[in-house]
Amino acid sequence: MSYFDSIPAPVFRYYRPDEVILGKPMKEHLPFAMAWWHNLGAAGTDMFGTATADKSFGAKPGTMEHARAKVDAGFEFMQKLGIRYFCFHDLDLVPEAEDLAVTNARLDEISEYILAKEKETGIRCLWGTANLFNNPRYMCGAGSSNSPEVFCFAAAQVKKALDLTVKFGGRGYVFWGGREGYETLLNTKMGLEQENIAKLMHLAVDYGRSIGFTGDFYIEPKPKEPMKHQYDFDAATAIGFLRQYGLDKDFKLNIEANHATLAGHTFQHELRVCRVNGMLGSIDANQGDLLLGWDTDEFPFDIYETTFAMYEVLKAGGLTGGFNFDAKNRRPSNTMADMVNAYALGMDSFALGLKKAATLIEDGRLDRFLEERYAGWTSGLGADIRSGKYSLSELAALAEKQGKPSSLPSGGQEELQRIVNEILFG
Ligand code: XUL
Ligand code: CO
Repeated sequence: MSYFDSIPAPVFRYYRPDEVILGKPMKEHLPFAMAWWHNLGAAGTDMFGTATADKSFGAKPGTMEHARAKVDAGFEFMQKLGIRYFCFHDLDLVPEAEDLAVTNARLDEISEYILAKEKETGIRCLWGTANLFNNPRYMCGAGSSNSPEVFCFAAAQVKKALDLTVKFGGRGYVFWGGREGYETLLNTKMGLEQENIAKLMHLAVDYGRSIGFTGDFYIEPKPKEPMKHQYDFDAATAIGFLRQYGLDKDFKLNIEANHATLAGHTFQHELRVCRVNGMLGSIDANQGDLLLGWDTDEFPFDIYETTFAMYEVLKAGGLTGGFNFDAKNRRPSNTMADMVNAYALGMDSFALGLKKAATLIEDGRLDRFLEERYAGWTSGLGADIRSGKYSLSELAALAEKQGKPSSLPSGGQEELQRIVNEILFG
């Protein structure tokens, strides 16, 4: 059965998989992935209304028949768009049963079906994860739960999700700590909770390596929603956490654009923090709405954002992961054609961002400006300070001798912004 046959193939305006940009085909710069949960699951429900789209794919939701129909529809969709990867939570794939063993048997069954599709199409898993936030047992966290039994259940889900990720040839494994946080410190042992999250991650690393998982683990930072305070607030916080608990060799970060803005940062800021710390792993490619205070998970459309994001990615030498469209159609965009259009928008936005970022780099004016701005640090006093030649007292003595700094060169922001506009719009 075909689901998308009647829908015209997307017409890409910028995404040309084989076009070479800075020595590499676009498709290698941009390993795009479909998010199983949104694309095959989200049907437009919100706090005030029920589904507007039909994601039954001809089967009864909550059945294994539906799980298989989603696989069929998902692989057909990815082939139609030319997407080579997918991302999943364990519970995106099958309905959860009362009994863990039954859920796991269902996962075993569906994973054989997915594996066969992978072999047939060449499509692979970008990353897997466990849904440790939906079920009521996680109302007070998973790794950070006050209950060891809940921790134990979370461990079981992580183990199974890792098994599946390895089976699907996944490049990475994600921890998004949706419920790893708190509402009030009155009932929270913050130190213990953080140690326990790290414990769960260490257990995952040990197990993953023991079954041959060679990819990266990722933390996906988010400051809030659903919890008021999430422990993995932003990139800097997550990197500090990983270093504190000795996880930084096995982990990198999965940066989501909308999470960045919820944390009061730009997407580029979060990517830059990762880049300068050697921790840039993967990207959840979406965009938020600055007028709304929650995670709207929109398809990327803003070319300034995708250009600055691709600038960071190019400067970092690429991703170990890829670009997962953790995004959903707007509620009134409720047709199958809208699904295709949304991915075409996202892929084109990143393709155009890639081209513009490459032009910014090739143009060289931004780089030259930076080099000149910081030139004082490459020789003379600057180089001596950096190499540790002076103590604080020696510098104080030197300052008295040299007097006021000789000049205050301009930061040049507006001129740099003019250059960006010139490259974006000609
Ligand atoms: C939630 C979110 C998740 C993660 C995976 O905001 O981004 O979908 O990407 O659990
Ligand atoms: Co995400």
